Amino acid sequence: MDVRTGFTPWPDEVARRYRERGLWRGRTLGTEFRERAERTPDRVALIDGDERRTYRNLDDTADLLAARLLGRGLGRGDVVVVQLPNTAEFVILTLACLRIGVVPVMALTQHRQADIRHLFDITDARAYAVPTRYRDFDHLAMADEIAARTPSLRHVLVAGEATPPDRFRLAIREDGDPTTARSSIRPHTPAPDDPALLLLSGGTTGRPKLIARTHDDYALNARATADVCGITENTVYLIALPAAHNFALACPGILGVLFAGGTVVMSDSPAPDRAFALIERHAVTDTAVVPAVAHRWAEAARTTGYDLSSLRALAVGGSRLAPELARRVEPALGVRVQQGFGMAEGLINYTRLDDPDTVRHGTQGRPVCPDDEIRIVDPSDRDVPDGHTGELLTRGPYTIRGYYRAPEHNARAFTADGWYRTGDIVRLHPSGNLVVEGRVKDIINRGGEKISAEEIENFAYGHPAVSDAAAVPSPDPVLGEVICLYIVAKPDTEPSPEALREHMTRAGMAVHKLPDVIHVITRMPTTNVGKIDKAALRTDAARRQGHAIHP
Ligand code: OOB
Repeated sequence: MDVRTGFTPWPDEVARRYRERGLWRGRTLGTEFRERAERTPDRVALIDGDERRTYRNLDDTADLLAARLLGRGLGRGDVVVVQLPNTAEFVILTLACLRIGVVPVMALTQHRQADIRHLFDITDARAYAVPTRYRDFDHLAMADEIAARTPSLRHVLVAGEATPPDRFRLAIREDGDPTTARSSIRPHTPAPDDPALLLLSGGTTGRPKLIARTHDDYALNARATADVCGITENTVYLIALPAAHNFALACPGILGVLFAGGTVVMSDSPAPDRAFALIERHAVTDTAVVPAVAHRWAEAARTTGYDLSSLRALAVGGSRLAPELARRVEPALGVRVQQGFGMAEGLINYTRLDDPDTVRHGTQGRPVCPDDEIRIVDPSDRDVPDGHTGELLTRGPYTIRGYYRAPEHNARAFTADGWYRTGDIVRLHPSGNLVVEGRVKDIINRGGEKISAEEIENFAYGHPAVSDAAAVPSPDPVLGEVICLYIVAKPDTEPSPEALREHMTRAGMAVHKLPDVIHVITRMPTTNVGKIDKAALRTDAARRQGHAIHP
């Protein structure tokens, strides 16, 4: 099935306007990178461990891999589920796919059978890229199990030294003649308005939805965020968050930095010891983290002896950054904090580096592109007066018009005239920046990873002893929120939290979606209309954690 089936394009006249205004440049992401590589072939593009590669080398390696993928029969419109840690292979494979119109689905290494199989079900992906093992988990074994029951999956692509010789190995050094590879792949260049990649949504009900981003729109996303973050050829950018996340991939992340000619440094963990060592060793100038990591770094910087003086700017986003923490992080790390409030669906807001402290510490910024449209509305979709809170709706040149192959969900998540309902409750600050005040969507934001409450509940209902289940966020000093699951057991059963967790693991639940806290209670609180009263459960979860309760 072609990847365009189930993709919602922008209306023709809107697309025409974005092209006329030069926002969509009609170049694929592969071409954007090629042009940059031709301009600065000898600069260092990518560092992973002791591996350093120049723009020329990265460009050649991506072409050689692209030719090898074509040789296996993969090409324009085919989908590959990519589940790789932050390594050079991730970058090389992504660039290779973008060159020949193979569409990567950006999965996280924490995903397990349930999510991965769901991704294959939606996309009919023909390939799956995995490490052999990662963090004590045998990814190759999981890939083989999935391959055995997924008829569309024909190619397991494996990264890492330990790849068995009979497997398709994603090699750091691809052999062959780059000129020959280049001419063999040229006829396979995709169209700039084709879907280039599929991101996973954080903010929806039920199973993760997929977000198709086109070459045109994602190139703008990367370029506009790189501009606002002051990324140049002299930037050395640390990828400390999962590379598959939009924030680390293109806000500005890997693509924004590569298109600007800077250097990308891969870190396989945001832990202070790892990240600080890389910052010192490579004189990193910029990076992006979630508030939980900013907090850990600020604490660790007091006692570790690393030289962090090269660090210039720290983008912080993904969940709410307390103003007090923003103020504390700056002197602790010797950086300027730039708050980022973005979403895989599109819209990215950033504070600007030269904004006054009140704005940089106390708001989540403003759109990065002048053609981003925003509205703040009440529950009847009427605009609220300036300064009042309401739900944020958005439309624009890099915001999707529909989730991928999800028509029923789209009818709720988008208005008839194409506005995306973000589910975020915001207010317009007098400075013209947005302040995120809460959300209407039923998700848990666990240290920046968004998890649908409904999805957790459905896993719980899979256990034979569960009669009622409700998942709510519970406040956590480090992660912001953790997952708290309330259970009512069926008569004469006594499921223990351990048994429930074990059941969910066996059912293939992603590692980061397993409940942090499980309470078995005798009766669910209900509202007047008989629905489970989640507000009461949230209050209870906070109380049990010993936190003050904010209504
Ligand atoms: C980023 O993207 P996603 O897709 O994982 O999550 C989007 C949602 C937003 O709708 C909002 O609910 C929340 O995450 N969020 C924030 C926030 N940034 C994101 N909530 C409060 N304050 C913030 N600064 O999380 C993402 C993508 C690109 C850049 C930055 C973050």
